[in-house]
Amino acid sequence: MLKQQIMWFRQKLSKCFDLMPYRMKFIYLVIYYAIISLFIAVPIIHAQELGATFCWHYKEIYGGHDYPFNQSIAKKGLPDDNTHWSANTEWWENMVEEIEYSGIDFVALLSRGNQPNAPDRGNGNPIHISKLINAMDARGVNSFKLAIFDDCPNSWTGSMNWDNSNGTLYSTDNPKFDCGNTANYVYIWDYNLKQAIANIPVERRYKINGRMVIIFWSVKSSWMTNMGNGNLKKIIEYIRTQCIATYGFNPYLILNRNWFDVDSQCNSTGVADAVHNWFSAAGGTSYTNYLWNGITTGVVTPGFGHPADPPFIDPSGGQTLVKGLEGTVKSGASLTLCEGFTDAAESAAYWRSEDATYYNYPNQRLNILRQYSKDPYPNSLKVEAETCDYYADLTTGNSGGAFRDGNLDIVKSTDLNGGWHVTGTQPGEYMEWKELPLLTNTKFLLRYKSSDAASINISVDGTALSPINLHQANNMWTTIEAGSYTNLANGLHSVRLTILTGTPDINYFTRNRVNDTLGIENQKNFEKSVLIYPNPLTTSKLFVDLAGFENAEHVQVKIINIQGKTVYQDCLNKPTHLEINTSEILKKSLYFVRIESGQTIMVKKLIVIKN
Ligand SMILES: [Ca+2]
Ligand SMILES: [Ca+2]
Repeated sequence: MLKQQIMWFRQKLSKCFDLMPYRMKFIYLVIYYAIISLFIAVPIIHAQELGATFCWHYKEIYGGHDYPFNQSIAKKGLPDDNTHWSANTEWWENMVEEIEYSGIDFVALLSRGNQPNAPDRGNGNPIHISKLINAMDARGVNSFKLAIFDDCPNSWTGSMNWDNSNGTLYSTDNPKFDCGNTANYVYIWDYNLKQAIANIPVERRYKINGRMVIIFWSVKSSWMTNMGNGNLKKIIEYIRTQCIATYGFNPYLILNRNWFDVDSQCNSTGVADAVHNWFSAAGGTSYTNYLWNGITTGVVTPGFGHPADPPFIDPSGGQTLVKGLEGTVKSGASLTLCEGFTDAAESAAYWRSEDATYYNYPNQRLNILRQYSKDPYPNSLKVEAETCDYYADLTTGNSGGAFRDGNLDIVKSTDLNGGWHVTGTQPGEYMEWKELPLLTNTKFLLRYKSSDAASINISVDGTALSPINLHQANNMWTTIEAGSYTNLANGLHSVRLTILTGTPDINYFTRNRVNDTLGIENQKNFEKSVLIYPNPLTTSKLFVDLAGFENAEHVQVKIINIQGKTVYQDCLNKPTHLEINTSEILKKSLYFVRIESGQTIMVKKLIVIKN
């Protein structure tokens, strides 16, 4: 396209060029080259995207225990067989919910390698990425994608020394990583990036212009030697070559600006796709916005360390994060990377925390991220009961023992898509959320089950909506409408869910957009859901109920066995209900029912116990 445009200009101009006087020729040449340089200099602009680094250090899986601030609320009551960090799946399940709730576009996985001669250090081994994928599949999440963050020097020098000492000595500076020695590149590619990519399915990869994104951290003479004379450039070229040869794609590589300080050859065309400039806790800089080759990349930290462990950047009750996102997302960055979704070790985490020293309420950081995402007021937002900012609970202690400390009673849920739910409720108890994004026309839907007749109401900023009766419905999980709220404009509000009568279990509510002009039929489209039954399947006929696909063409339904093989598929037009005769297709086993439509992918587990 670019070539054609240049050719067109060249032909048009050359026709009359010969006939011009000298001065006019000069002016035309200036204009000609100005136009050509515009085409060359302007990069492909993509929409502002927001992501965060994401690590799975075992201390983070345990909630950030040995650091006094910014600990996760979800650190309690995991089943006995699920308590060791490496076996834990519930932590990942909760992280998927938190990331989805924040509305960001991607997380950049801090992969630090899997060394053949040393045990798993629990600081970011790529073999655990599959737990994240499984949790995304189980929850049916497709709202965010996965990039890779190469955390050099941990992933280079640290990995090499851990491997060479057979797992007895971990050092990021002794001996240093020789960047000129190609034998060392196995730590960068074979044992780390190659394995991380392999663990991320193609459709879950975060891409810019169709290319998966890998972001690199810092290079310094205290961690690496022999960085100059094109050696860092050689490393990048090696990664590209290997990635193309192994996976058939050219990765989108974002380098730290300090790579250019030590190897000027990183400036060569085709080495870096974009450049970030990190932040400086020591310099008191909480964000940077760096323009390189026409592309602006932002980096933000919401705070850093604490006064007794300097350098310290004060989170200032969330205002440091707001300032950082204003200076990046709102100041022309086409991609902004936030440090660090799980970074409790440096007090920079975004996860829900009851830290009342530096923040105002548990969901605050997630809410701020959503306000700077591409969709601050999504059509549908799922709000889990157990994640509330405040609650009133009339019994001492958490009788369910799951999810978080305190008096709110929480158990692992048997409802579709897993998660947790609030149980043991009684009249007068409530759960409350601060600064929830409500639309001009909001409808609440409630997910509950109850063994007796019960009722609740939802209130907004202290004003109660009508009470809602919760029918007993054989103690089955049920979704019902739980009230509507209208206002002149979208805005942030306090929402409280109060138990009026009975003892219902509450899983979650969704707050959905109501568009009056579309009418009631189209309102269904805003919440997509898939129900498969009976499950476990005991007969030959499987029923699939679909909601929210009424206007979708080409909805693909697949049943996939545990080997990943598709055993059934169909493509449907605007489906609402499907009956599948499975007698010739399914046998006693576990399957996955996968529904795909445009950007939506929903996966349900199906257990078959018929003979
Ligand atoms: Ca209680
Ligand atoms: Ca829940």
